[in-house]
Amino acid sequence: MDQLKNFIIEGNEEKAVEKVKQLLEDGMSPELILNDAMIAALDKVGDLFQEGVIYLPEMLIAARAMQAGMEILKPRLVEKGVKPKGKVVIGTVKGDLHDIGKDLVVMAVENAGFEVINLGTDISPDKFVEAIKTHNPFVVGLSALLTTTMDAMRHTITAIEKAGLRQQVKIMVGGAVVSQKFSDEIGADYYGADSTDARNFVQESLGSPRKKYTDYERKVQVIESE
Ligand code: B12
Repeated sequence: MDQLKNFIIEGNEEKAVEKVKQLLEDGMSPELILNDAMIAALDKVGDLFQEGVIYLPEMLIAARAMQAGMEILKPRLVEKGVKPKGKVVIGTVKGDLHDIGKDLVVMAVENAGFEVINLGTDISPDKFVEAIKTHNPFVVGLSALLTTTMDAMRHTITAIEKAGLRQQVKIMVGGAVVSQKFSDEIGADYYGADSTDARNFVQESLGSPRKKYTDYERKVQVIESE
């Protein structure tokens, strides 16, 4: 596991893929490989980037090694043959290109038997609105990894409100920079720290109506009535 972690940190795609295969053959659980070696490696990469030890190209090749390893793990993490129970739209917000965590959320929600429309990265508020109109999901997931793109979450929720679609979808937000406090501030219905949280929220939301208003929406109503 330590070797796999190092191969990802070094961005050695070939060796990382080989190692994932070997660990699976040795009977290691795919969840453990993902969490304890692969995600742990990216956390380390993030720290090294922040400390100025590595730069963007190194971060990029580490991400590629992670994604190549994930392709091997995917079939082992995905349960097949579940009938879709309802639709969920998920995307990374405008200006943000991070998709590894978002794709794990997609996988977890799909595994729980939901159809997920994965919009990809750098998704503008208008595109989210369009996707809600086209696909009629009951949950929308927004992902952001950068402090600079957190505001795009706020704009996306505002755009959904302005389009008159807010009451028909529950909005969950997540990503390393997002917190419960921020989620409350922008009027999201739910903040999830990881893909398990996301899956649980989607499962609990099925068939349960949206709380009429979030605290944020109540505050806006009070301000508007004053
Ligand atoms: C890989 C990576 C990249 C790759 C992304 C490749 C890709 N395809 O995703 C590349 C090299 C492209 C990149 C670019 C940049 N990055 Co970067 N990147 C990372 C890194 C190392 C790992 C991110 C990751 O994948 N983590 C693993 C996944 C599994 O975790 P996760 O994304 O957090 O997702 C989990 C949860 O957050 C949650 N979740 C995620 N989304 C959602 C959504 C919902 C609805 C829910 C409920 C839950 C949820 O569930 C996931 C699974 O458990 C992080 C460091 C870090 N520790 O996060 C920096 C980091 C995010 N990057 C950073 C920066 C600064 C940048 C750049 C601006 C650098 C630059 N100077 O250009 C650019 C921005 C490009 C852009 N416009 O987006 C900073 C952000 C700092 C900040 N606070 O804003 C970080 C924190 C590094 C650092 N410590 O400085 N990056």
